[in-house]
Amino acid sequence: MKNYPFACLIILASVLAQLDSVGQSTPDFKIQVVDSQISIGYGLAIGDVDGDRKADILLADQKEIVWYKNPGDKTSPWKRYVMAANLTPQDNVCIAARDLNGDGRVEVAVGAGWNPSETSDSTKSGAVFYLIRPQDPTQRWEPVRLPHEVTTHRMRWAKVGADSYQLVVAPLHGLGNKDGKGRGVRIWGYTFPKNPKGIWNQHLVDSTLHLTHNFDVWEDGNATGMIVASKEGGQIFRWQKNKWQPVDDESASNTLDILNKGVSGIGEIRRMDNGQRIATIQPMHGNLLQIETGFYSFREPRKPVDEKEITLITDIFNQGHALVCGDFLGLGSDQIVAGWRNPNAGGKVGVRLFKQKEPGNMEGYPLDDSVSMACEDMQAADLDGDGDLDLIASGRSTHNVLIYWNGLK
Ligand SMILES: [Ca+2]
Ligand SMILES: [Ca+2]
Ligand SMILES: [Ca+2]
Repeated sequence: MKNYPFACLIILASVLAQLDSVGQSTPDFKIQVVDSQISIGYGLAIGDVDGDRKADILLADQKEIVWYKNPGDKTSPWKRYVMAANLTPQDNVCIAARDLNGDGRVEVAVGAGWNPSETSDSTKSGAVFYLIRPQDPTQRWEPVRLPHEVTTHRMRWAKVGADSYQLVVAPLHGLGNKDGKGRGVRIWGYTFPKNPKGIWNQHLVDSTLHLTHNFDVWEDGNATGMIVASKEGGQIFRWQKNKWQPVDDESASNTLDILNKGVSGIGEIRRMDNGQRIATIQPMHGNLLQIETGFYSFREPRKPVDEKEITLITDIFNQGHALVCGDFLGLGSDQIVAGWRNPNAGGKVGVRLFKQKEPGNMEGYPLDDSVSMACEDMQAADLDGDGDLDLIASGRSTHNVLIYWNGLK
C-alpha cells in the first residue's frame, strides 16, 4: 500500500462532531418494523426470492438464514421464511443474493462458521455455502459447501462477463494471523458454475491485506471493480484479462490518522458518485466517517477527477458498522447513510443520513428517532418500486430489522 499524505488536503469539516440538525429539506423516511425478534442480524441482502417482481429481504441471522416476503404494501407484515438453520456450530455471518441466470429470482450464498479468534483451523472457522433453491422457496434450501478460508466474513456476487458471475468472499483474517498480523488475507472469487454441485473455479483476488473488514463491488459498462477496506487502507481491484488485478493508482490507499489519535485502518468502504469519491468508516469498528475525493475515474481514458481531498464528516459513532451511498434525496449526487451499533457519548445507537450542505460540508439527519437501531448491517434498495431508494437495516442489540421508506416520491 502506498501512502500519499503529501498529496492530500485534509479538511476538518466544520461539521466535526456535529450532531443532528434539522431544516427545511429534512429527509422524509418512515419506519416499518419487519422483525423485532432477530438474534444478531449479521448480514442483509435484497432481491426477489419468489419471482413476483417485488424485492424481498434476506437475512443471515445468528443461527438461521431467513427471507421476508415483500407484501406489496406498506402496512402488511413481511412474512418470514427459514431457508437454512444451524449450517455450522458457529454463527452465520454474511449473505449474498443476486439473479445470476436471468429468471427473475435470486441465487443465494451465505457465510457461516463465524469464529474470528480461530485463525489456524479452517474446520473450526469459516464456511461458505451456496443454497440451492427448492421448488417452493418458502421451504428449506439445500446447502452446498464450497472451499473456504478461516474467518469467512463478507461476500458479494460480481459480474465478470456477459453470462459469468463470481461469488467474491473476503475473510477477516489471514491464515494464522494474530492481532491482524501475519500472512495476508486470501480473498477469492468463486465462478458460479452451471451445476452448483460441481466445481467452482477459484480466482485469487488478493493475498496482501489484513483485517479486510468489508468491500464494495461495482460494474461500469464492461468493467468490474471492487474496493476493499483493510488495515492497510483501501485497495481497488479490477477484473481484467480473466483475473483480478490491483489498480495501481492512488486509489483508496489512504488510511490517515487525521485526528492523530493513533487509529488507522478502514472498516467500511463505499464508492460514491460513480467512483469520484469514496466514503469510509475508520478505523475498523470506528467512530469516524470520512469522504475522500480525487480518485481516478474507471471510465476510459482514466484520469484524475479532482485534487485529492479528505473530509471528516463526523466522529459521533461508536462501532460504526454499516455504510451505504446513493442519491436518496434526488439531488444529483450521492448522500451517505451510516449506522453504528454501540451507544455513543450521547447514549444513542443509530442511523444517520449525511447530505451535502455546501462543498466540504455535510449535514447529518437522524433516521431512527422513533425506533432504536443498533445498526449491524444496512442495504439500500427501491423496495416499493416507486423510483426512490429505501433503506433496510438490521440491529444487533436491538434485535430488529427495519425498513426506512423514502418519502421522496
Ligand atoms: Ca418477491
Ligand atoms: Ca435466478
Ligand atoms: Ca422506494
